[in-house]
Amino acid sequence: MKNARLLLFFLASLLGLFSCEKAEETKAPNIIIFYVDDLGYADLGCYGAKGVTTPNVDRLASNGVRFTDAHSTAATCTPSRYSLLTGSYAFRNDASILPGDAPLIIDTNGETIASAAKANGYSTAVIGKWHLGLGKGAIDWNKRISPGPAEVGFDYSFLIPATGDRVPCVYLENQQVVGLDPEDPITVDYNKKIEGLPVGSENPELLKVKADAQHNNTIVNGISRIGFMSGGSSAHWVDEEFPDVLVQKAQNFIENHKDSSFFLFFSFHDIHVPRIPHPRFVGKSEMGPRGDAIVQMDWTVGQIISQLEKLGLDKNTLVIFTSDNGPVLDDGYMDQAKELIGDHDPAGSFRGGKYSAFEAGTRVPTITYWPGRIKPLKSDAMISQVDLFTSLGKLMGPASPKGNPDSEDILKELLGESTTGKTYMIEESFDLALRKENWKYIRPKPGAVAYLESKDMETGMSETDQLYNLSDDPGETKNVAEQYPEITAELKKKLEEMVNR
Ligand code: NG6
Ligand code: CA
Repeated sequence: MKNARLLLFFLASLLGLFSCEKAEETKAPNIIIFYVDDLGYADLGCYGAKGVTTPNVDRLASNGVRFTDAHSTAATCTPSRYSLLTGSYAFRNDASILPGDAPLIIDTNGETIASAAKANGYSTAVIGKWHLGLGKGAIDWNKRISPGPAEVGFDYSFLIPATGDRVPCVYLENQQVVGLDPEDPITVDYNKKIEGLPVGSENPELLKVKADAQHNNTIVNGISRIGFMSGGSSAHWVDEEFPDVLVQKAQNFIENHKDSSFFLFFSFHDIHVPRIPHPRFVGKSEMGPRGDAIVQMDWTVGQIISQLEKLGLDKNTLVIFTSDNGPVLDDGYMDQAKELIGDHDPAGSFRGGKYSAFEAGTRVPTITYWPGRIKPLKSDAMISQVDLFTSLGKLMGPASPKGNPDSEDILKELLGESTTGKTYMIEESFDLALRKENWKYIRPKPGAVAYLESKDMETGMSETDQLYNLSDDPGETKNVAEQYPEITAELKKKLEEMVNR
């Protein structure tokens, strides 16, 4: 009898143990997207960088999946971010690089990765660069600004509202300017000068770094920006403090939500211009500020990963590391990115870079990392950030997004369980291109972009059809459109079908 009772007790405690373990296992995984700005395909050690080392990101790559054919949806920031969050190609919404006072371009009645996460019980946050617009037009920066991240699924937001090189140069926490003195209200204007703060074109002696005419408006923290602002002195950010401020906000969020599932969209300012790393990173690469900003970015990743490890969350967290578009050297500030590049090739063997229709515009370093779940792998699967919406939705739980035909399920590829990848993928720049496996078709688009040409950047546009066979010509040097008229016609037709879907 006593034995039987003991046995029962033993069985019951085993059951208890199992159910407890089961509860642990079924807690939906945390998801962190590290979204670096303007990081090129070969700007990391694990992708062949020279002149800079990235030990923290390399560690993710050597223990996770390192993709060789992963893409942002566009060659610039706003459209890529739009697609990543909504699962919709940005040309459907005419999304292009936004000024810093533009209205929110995400439909507040639609779905985003964040709203899907919330529907599945996640806590959600965006920390860092936003650049998707805010409000409905004519923003009053002295009040809570709405709609914004909260209206598209983020419980918490801490933002650089547009870019580091655009006014207003203040942080927004939950859509309110941080540290604002009501006696010193903020005004922003993208068309005409506002009296108050000095302007780069008139006071170049105040500048830490010289800028071109497009980046020569209001000076904040010794850096001239795009656009004019006045007021808000107590709220002005200090560019050198970006990494510490953003890491602190991310670590607070993680600490506060360590017991629930969380989705963190960590959106770097690095390595976008102006590249003004914290003094402790200055000189830590051989390439001047652009390389030092890469070191700073790598440090940032290391800080957040080590916090996950300390809290024991790393084994239940999917980390996705990627970039919003390809590399650029001179993007408006004279920070010697070109002069100090040495034998580093930020685009690897690919042609073009940021803004360009050629591969380096959208082919970006991409790593997935999940200790215990993802095994080390180099994957040649073709994938796009537009697919994260559907794929992460599947991972997060039953309340998956309703779906968007642009966004395919590539969860198996993300987890390294398949290397099949997509068959077709649109690449956006000034116009559209279509990949079908290793064929790449670029739609004809006449016209030149003088500003980019003055800086020796290739748009990739041409007045005639372009077709490249990336299998034997990854550098897109031989246009074979005339040699393969059937393939050109097929891809052209398929692209039109996808556009008009
Ligand atoms: C461009 C800016 C460039 C950069 C870019 C946005 C000019 C001439 N150039 O318009 O410096 O800010 O916008 O970059 O204004 S992105 O990565 O956010 O797309
Ligand atoms: Ca960018």
